[in-house]
Amino acid sequence: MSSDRKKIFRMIIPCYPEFNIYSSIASSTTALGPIMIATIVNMLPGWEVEIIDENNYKRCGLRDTEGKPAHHLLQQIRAADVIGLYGGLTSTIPRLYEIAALYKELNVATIAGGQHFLGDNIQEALDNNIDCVLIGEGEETIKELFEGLCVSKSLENIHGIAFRRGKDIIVTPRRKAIKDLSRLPLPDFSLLCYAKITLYPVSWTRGCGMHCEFCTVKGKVRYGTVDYAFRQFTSVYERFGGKDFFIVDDLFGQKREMAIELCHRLRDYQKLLGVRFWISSQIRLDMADDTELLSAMRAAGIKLVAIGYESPVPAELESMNKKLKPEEMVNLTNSFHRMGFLVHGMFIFAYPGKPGQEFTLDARERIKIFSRFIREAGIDTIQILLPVPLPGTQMTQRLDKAKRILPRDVIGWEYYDGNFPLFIPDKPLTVRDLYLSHKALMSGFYSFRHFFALILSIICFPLIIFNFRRGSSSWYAAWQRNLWRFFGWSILRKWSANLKQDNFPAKLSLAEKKLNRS
Ligand code: B12
Ligand code: SF4
Repeated sequence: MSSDRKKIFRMIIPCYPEFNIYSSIASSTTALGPIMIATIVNMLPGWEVEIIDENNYKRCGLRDTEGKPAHHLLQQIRAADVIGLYGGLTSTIPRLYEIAALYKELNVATIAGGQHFLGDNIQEALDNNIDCVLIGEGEETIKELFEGLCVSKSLENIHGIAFRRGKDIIVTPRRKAIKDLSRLPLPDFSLLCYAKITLYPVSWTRGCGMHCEFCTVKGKVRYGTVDYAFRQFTSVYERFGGKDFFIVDDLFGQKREMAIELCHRLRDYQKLLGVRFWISSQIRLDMADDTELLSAMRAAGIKLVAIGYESPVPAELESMNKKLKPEEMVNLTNSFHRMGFLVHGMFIFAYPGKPGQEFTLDARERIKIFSRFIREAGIDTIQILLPVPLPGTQMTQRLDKAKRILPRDVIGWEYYDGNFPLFIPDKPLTVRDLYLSHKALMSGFYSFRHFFALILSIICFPLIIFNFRRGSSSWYAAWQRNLWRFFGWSILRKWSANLKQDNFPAKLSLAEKKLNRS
């Protein structure tokens, strides 16, 4: 091999542990964080970059006996010098360590980053074949790290990393957050190999000004310019013809004037080119009163809003520190519907109450309250998760202190995706109640009867000619709602079938016994 060969950096996004309710969306999109890191490395002289997203691994990708990407073969085709691993989702950490072990055996340097790597998890990573952990935002750190490697700069001088030196673990001072996000390059999706993207992630703000107890997203909100955001959409359309986008920012419209300006520019661009984008974004429910913002969003092609309702129970909302009032939630949802948005509602079932804010109903009553609320608000699609004690949240600290978290050597990180009970709930609930209630709520909403509703809407289609303007949009909304709910049913069915093979209930009993003994 000639010495002037470019070095190869392979960024890997580890796959979800099993098929779960997010697998379909993950197989049509990708994770933006690792794309950003790869984009930066690709701009450095002497480096060639490729990204493997194991959740979106299609076109002629080589597979191992389990059907996962065959990394040893990829390594034979193109030998990576360094691999980067995305640890943004805790549930994928066991797979991340598996991949790291595989590459370590082949003598490849391994680095990892993402929101999982905080506190004790940093040492855990260094004990699991990761040579260097990048903590927090990675764009500036990776640049310094790779440039430093070329000139043999001491790692101690690079802020925001952790590594081992002999028996010691060195954690360098934390790096300051990037203030102006427009200094970052546009994400380069062309670096993805074997993937087929139909839903492109876009981002122009980071951080969140709210302080929900269960959430890992913290810190002052930072922005890019409107132009930076705008160019993310247009570059995707102009390079790949992509028209479907998900704005991954936690709350759209935090800087209202800028959000409106972006929407106007998107509207004008689409008009000029005669194209229609399909955009979804996350927003707070209490933005519902801002008609000017909402109209601008609709004109820009934002069709679906994902809203964190979390719970219809006041005591639970208080414990979460979620500043919402259940009595206003139905009306606020109606405002979004009136403006023509599809509403995706995100809920957390059975949140553990803070002392003084306990909520002591049994599982059946709780299911009733949630179902009634979802029905009254007319939410189009839902996601009901169990509380996840994620690394770095106040809720995790609280449960940990009370010794309520189920031992991780029995219920490992792979279960940290919101579909499994992970701690002892408030009385009278039991861990089994959590497990069953979550399934009951989801399958009550996503049921087979939506197939019949779909057929009915096809039969009723001719009726809309009597009032085409109004009729076509409400027909289309109902059609789409039923389609998604039927699609949701088929996803849940596949998920439940996979669960049966896993023997989770036995693990749950063992974990409970172990916790009681400790
Ligand atoms: C889009 C999104 C999704 C999408 C796609 C997820 C994906 N990334 O593949 C979907 C809808 C599928 C999804 C699902 C879920 N999500 Co989600 N999601 C997000 C969201 C809103 C944006 C992610 C993003 O693009 N961020 C922007 C990028 C730029 O930031 P970043 O990923 O952190 O990357 C930076 C650094 O971490 C670092 N870095 C990251 N990777 C690497 C790798 C290397 C080598 C290096 C050097 C650096 C580095 O550098 C990057 C650039 O600065 C985040 C919230 C957030 N603000 O991040 C939640 C978030 C990632 N999700 C979360 C969770 C919990 C979930 C769910 C369990 C359900 C839920 N509660 O919504 C499921 C998980 C499914 C599963 N199987 O486990 C948590 C994860 C916490 C954790 N420790 O696991 C987050 C942080 C939200 C939260 N409430 O706390 N999610
Ligand atoms: S849940 Fe949403 S609103 Fe609350 S802190 Fe997290 S990102 Fe912000």
